[in-house]
Amino acid sequence: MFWGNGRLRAALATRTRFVASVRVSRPNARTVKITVRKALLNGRGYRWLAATFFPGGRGFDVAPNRSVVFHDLTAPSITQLSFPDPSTNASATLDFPVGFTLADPSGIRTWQLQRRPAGSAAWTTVAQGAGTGPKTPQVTGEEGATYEFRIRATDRAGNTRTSGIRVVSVPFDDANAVFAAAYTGNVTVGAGGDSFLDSLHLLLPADTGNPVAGTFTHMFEGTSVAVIASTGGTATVAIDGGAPELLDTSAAGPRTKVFERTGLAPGPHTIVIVAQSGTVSLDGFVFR
Ligand SMILES: [Ca+2]
Ligand SMILES: [Ca+2]
Repeated sequence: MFWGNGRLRAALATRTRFVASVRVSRPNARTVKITVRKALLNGRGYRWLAATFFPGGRGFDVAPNRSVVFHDLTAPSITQLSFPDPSTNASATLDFPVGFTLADPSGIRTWQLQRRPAGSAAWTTVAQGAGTGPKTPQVTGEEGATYEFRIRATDRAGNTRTSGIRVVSVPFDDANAVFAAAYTGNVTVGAGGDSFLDSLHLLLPADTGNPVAGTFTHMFEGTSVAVIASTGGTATVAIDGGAPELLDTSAAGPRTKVFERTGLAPGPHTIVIVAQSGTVSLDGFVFR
């Protein structure tokens, strides 16, 4: 530090060369405040040493020390852990947890979990808080909705990071009104078994009581379809009148994605499921 034109100034230098002369103020009698523009520092890896010499001694302040807010020039890190897709992978209700971890040496001043319906523009904050570490907020979805999620986190120095996007679909329940005309033949309604919204539609093969095998027929819009079911028998699945594929649900647990077809041309499609053996316990459907 030195006096220049009647003002206290500080010389900013690397080990080998002078960089700039910077302003010094005196907030109080015990403190000098040296103001350095961020542009003069290397945000990824600067180191500095403030050296003070005075009659009878000397002092040093060595940086970086990113836990000190003043030295923190880097945005928080965000690790996205659990974004269950479909939501029924983690929950039997419309509430489901998402999981992520936040880290920053200076601390997290605020974070927001944001969501928007896929394809829309505006984000809505659905959970928020402060502090580093693991976060598992519960969110509530609507049947049949597909959401995009992201996280924004700001550290105590004001650096903000926005995470990438994760997609979560909430299935339509098998008992949703959109399927009012979908079930024909030998079909009964069940519940329990840790099923989504405590409802199952059971497709049964033809028997003496009903000469038509249990059948699910539904037209949907989109490019993909997934079937959620629990443990049971076998059925055939056909998309748009194509060759029926065998659907074996014997190894399924509760709320298991037992069938998925992606890459369909955008537009209307038809899925037909016909019981073959045992009881096929349909729990929900994802269209997107
Ligand atoms: Ca930081
Ligand atoms: Ca269900």
